[in-house]
Order: sequence, then structure tokens, then C-alpha cells
Amino acid sequence: MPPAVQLETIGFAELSTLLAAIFERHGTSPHVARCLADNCASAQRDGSDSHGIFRIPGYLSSLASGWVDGRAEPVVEDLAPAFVSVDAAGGFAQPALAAARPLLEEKARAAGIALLAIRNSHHFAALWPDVEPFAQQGLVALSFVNSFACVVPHGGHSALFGTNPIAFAAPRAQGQPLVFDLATSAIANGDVQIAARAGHRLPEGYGVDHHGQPTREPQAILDGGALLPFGGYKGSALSMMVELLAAALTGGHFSFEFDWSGHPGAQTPWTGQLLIVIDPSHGAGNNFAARCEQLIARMHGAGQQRQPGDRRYQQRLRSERHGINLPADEVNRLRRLAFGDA
Ligand code: NDP
Ligand code: PYC
Repeated sequence: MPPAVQLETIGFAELSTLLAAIFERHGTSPHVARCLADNCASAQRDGSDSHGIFRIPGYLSSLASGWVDGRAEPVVEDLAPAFVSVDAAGGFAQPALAAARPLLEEKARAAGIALLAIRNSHHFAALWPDVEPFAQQGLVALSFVNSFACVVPHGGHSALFGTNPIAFAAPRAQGQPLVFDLATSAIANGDVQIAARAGHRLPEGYGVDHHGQPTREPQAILDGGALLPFGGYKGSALSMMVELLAAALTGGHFSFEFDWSGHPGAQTPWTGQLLIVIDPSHGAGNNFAARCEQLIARMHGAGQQRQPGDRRYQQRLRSERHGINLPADEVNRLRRLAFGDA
């Protein structure tokens, strides 16, 4: 039997403060540190393990390499009655969204719909924290982010697309918003890294090795291999759409377009992000949240008991009640990064 892992329980606020101290110590402004820390701590609280504290070394090596600007000041542009754009100035996408959010929401409520096009940005996180807050305010939100070339388009032979997630959030009449957040690859790159560390093989059909041969070995995918889109040509089409919306429309880079080879240690993709925010009160009957509830009830009736977001909300509740359980050596590592000699 492997030795039991010693756990330490930490509250959300304490974790977020610890992460903010790490970010600030490693080159971000206090504001950027707070944005990234809240995002990362939220992912950890909700059990989004591939984008919680697991990502800290990647953030820090990207900052250390000079690839991403942790002090960037995003520039918000009011382009049209329903179109906001932000130049993230080579910084992270989350502070860019935070800077544009009030104007985006104001426009969505006035026009019924509004777009936010973020470019020149680095997104290294889960996507649901970007959309769920809009649904908490009664709005419907969709978002699209492209990443780095590691997915072979359907029927192709070389990596071109990113893992390109899509997130959707809708208000419900009762309970937490309905949210899904999914990579358009068969598996997120972060989960491939986690499987490689744990020594787990992947299911068939997730990736290929550097010869283009199917493999179930996560390390072979990471060492020059590639992922496949989920659902064959259907996922591939969605991934293509994400490239167009997140990069071509925003003015950001396609996943294959940037070259980080001059910045050893860089891990944060330098791309773009699109958000679409809809005010459903302009819709027919002005009863969207009730209709959402009705659909969910029928899905339950049809036998789908677990809705997307349910697992996350349950984990959030457990974390809020009992704290976030982390391996004690991980917490110590974080404390050293924040306050120690590291
Ligand atoms: P998953 O496949 O784990 O989950 C995708 C969605 O499906 C979630 O909303 C999940 O809900 C839901 N779901 C999972 N299982 C079921 C089920 N049995 N029944 C109903 N719903 C279900 O996510 P991915 O691996 O695709 O993505 C993981 C994360 O990686 C995402 O947060 C994504 O944003 C992030 N990512 C970020 C990238 C970036 O460039 N920044 C790139 C690629 C991925 P629940 O949350 O409740 O489990
Ligand atoms: O998990 O695929 C991923 C990913 C890419 C960029 C950030 N996360």
C-alpha cells in the first residue's frame, strides 16, 4: 500500500491570499495577482483540478521567461453599440475581462446582446469563472478561447488547433446557473499532464504519438505527439470555430501562430478570447430562467440526473463547509513560493 498522503485543510480566502502573494512575488501587479489568485483558488475550490494550483508552476515559469507581462494594463475600446474590444497588452485575459466587464454588461442590457473581443492575451485557466458571474446577474454568457497547437484537425496529420474550450452559462429560476465548460479536444492538455504524472493510461482515441500513431500513453502525447478533437469531425468543426471567434474576430493569434521558442519556460498561450453576453429579458415571454428550469426538469425526467456544473457546485459546497483539502506538502510548497527562499 502506498503511504497515505497527509492533507491540510485551507479556506478559500486563505488560499486566494496565499496565491496572490505568490503571483505578486513573481512579477505581477497587486491587481493582476488578485485576479489570477481568485480564479485559481476558485478552480481548486470547485475541483477543477487541471486548472487549480496545479497551474502555478506554469504561471511562474511563463512570468520568469518574460513571455507574459504580469503588470500589463489592458486598454478597453468601445467599438460599437454592442461591441467592446480589449487589448490585454501581452498580459493575462482575466484582468482584461475585469476591466471591460462593466461596459460589456451595460451594452448587453441596453442592446440585448454584446460582444467582448479580447486580444493580445494569455489564458491559462478554466473558462467557467469567466461566464458564471454573468449568469449570476441574470444574463446568458458564452465564451471561447484558443490555446496552443496541440490538436490535429479531423483527418489531418499535424497539430494545428488548441484544446480550445467553450463555456456557456445560463440563469435558472432556482439554484445555481446552468454552466458547461469543455475543451473541444478529447481531453484537456492539463488532464494529459495529470495522467502522465499519475502513471495512468488514457482511453483509446484521445491522442497520437510523434509518429502520428494512436497511443494511450499520456507522455507520448506530450513528447511531440498530439491530441485529437472530441467527437471526430464534429469536435474538429467546433475547434475551428473557436479559432475563428477567439483569434480572427478579436485580432488575437491563432493557436499555431505564435512562437514561444525564444522564451524557454513559457507555457501560457498568447491568443485571444471572445465573450458573448445576452440579456434574456429581451427574449420572447421574458421567462428564460423559468424555461431553463422547465428544460432541466424534463432532462431529469428523461433520466439525466447529473447536469453539467453539478459536480463542481457540489464540490464548492463541500469546500465552503469543510475547507479545501490539499496535500500538506503542496501547501508548504505554496508557502515557500510566497514567503520563503524559493
Ligand atoms: P470535462 O470533460 O471534465 O467537463 C466538461 C463539462 O461537462 C463540464 O461542464 C462538466 O461539468 C460536464 N460533465 C462532465 N461529465 C458529465 C456528465 N457525466 N454528465 C453531465 N455533464 C458532465 O472538462 P474538460 O476536460 O473538457 O475541460 C477541463 C477544463 O479545462 C475546463 O475548465 C476548460 O475551460 C479548461 N481548459 C482551458 C483551456 C485554456 O486554454 N484556458 C484549454 C482547454 C481546457 P462539471 O464541471 O460539473 O464536472
Ligand atoms: O488544459 O488544454 C489545457 C489548457 C491549455 C491552456 C490552458 N489549459
